[in-house]
Amino acid sequence: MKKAVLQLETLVCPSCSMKIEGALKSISGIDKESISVLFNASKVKLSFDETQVNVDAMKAAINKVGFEVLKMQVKE
Ligand SMILES: [Cu+2]
Repeated sequence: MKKAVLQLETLVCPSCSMKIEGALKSISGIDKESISVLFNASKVKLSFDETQVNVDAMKAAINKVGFEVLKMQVKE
């Protein structure tokens, strides 16, 4: 498992974070329990299985619900 931190465009209301969390929960390979959307910082932290999913798939899922991903960091 690896950890990812995604920096998003500024989130303006809490329902944005719900949408993003929902989009990420639908992706297999992401540890659903680990998903944490930090509303004030407009960041998402999560753990994922790098053999099943990559950050580009996460970015695509977030874009699909209408949000930009500005930066993606992956840690071991
Ligand atoms: Cu919103």
